[in-house]
Amino acid sequence: MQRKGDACPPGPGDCRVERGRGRREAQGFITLVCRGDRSTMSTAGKVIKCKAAVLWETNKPFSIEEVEVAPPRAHEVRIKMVATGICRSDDHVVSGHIVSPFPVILGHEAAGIVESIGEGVTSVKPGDKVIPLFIAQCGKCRRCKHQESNICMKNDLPSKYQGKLQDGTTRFTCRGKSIHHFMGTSTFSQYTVVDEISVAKIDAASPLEKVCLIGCGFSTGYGSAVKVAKVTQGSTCAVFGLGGVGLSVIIGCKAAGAARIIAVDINKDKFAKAREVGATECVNPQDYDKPIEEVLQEMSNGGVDFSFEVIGRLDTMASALLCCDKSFGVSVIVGVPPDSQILPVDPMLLLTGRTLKGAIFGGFKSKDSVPKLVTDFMAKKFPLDPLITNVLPLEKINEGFDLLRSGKSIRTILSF
Ligand code: PAD
Ligand code: ZN
Ligand code: ZN
Repeated sequence: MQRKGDACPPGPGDCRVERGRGRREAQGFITLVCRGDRSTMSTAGKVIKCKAAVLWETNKPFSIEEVEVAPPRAHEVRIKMVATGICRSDDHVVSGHIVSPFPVILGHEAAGIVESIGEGVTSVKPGDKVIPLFIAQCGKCRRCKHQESNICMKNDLPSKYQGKLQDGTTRFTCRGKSIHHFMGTSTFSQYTVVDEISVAKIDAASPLEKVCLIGCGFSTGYGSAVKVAKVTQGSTCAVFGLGGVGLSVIIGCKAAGAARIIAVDINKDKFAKAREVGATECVNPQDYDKPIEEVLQEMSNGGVDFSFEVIGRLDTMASALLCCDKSFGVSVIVGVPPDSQILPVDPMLLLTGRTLKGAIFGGFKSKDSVPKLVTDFMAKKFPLDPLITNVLPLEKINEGFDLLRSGKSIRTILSF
């Protein structure tokens, strides 16, 4: 029983609050009917059994399994997932390009509703709409306190992925085995548990099936242009790679007032969408018999102002660096490089004044910025619809990854 007016806590089924006609109801009580699982009135404090896509090893399909999700401990939040995008970084773990411990529940670009909270949690409450943050923000460490940094010291990032929550344990079990988390988020599951420093409350009116992209792809690309490169009015930009992240870089370059935005991809099917979001020219390196950096230098009278590598390859990182002006050019690495590989750089390329930099999550401090980005989306300051090409149920996750690998999708949203 709940008091009249209480919010229906999200349950494993499709819960709703109904008015009854008995004496208690007449006193202001209402009856909570849980449609999916009528036995469960509230799931808080209990283990939830639900479906998740588990990856048991590299280069294998995801397996839809029943998993047990333990209740949140102190300073943790359990979230009922509503929508999650498929990002190339998830696929990098499948292929071994990013090394992370197995078995694992991937997914890091999502939106959902808080189901329950652990002791001491103050920034969210059950029923709040939230976005999990794959870059945490504790707000207290040296880097959180630094104005420019967004890499909180509590992050679980490459070179030392632990696949655990802050207390060093996991909340997922499947077939009696403990399942690893991924970057503190693990959104390919009907329910997930995250640390409070890895979740942001967002506008209650926001459409979760769209703003989930603010959890990674959109913010990463957009921030790389407006915050990391600091693209200037009237400038010329080159964007290598036209996936969900690259297109978001273009949206950012356009918002910053770039005069020319040259989109580069070997898949010409991506060009129409790139133009739709703001590219002024599109080039396919395979159409030329000279290196793409020379083509871009010629197109820009000696070198572009800003270049972005949004693929995750060493050769295109080198081309992006070389195509920007040798004196004032700024080149930003956004794509995640293959594990343990080195990019040799002739220091002369930098001695003349070029800047080479990189950023995760567009340089945004996550917990501070995500709610603001959602507000900006609601105020129509940027679009997300062009990035969403497919919507599938979680059960069809493997189909979603095939669409990404074959270059046929931008973002597939998995719905729950
Ligand atoms: P995606 O696979 O949707 O897009 C990559 C694009 O690159 C595709 O359109 C390809 O056709 C194109 N491409 C591939 N090879 C070449 C080539 N040799 N020359 C030109 N174009 C090529 O990926 P995405 O947009 O989801 O992610 C892009 C990268 O960004 C990927 O490496 C991902 O791991 C990384 C990423 N980084 C962050 C971050 O915080 N830095 C966040 C999210 C994603
Ligand atoms: Zn991502
Ligand atoms: Zn911190």
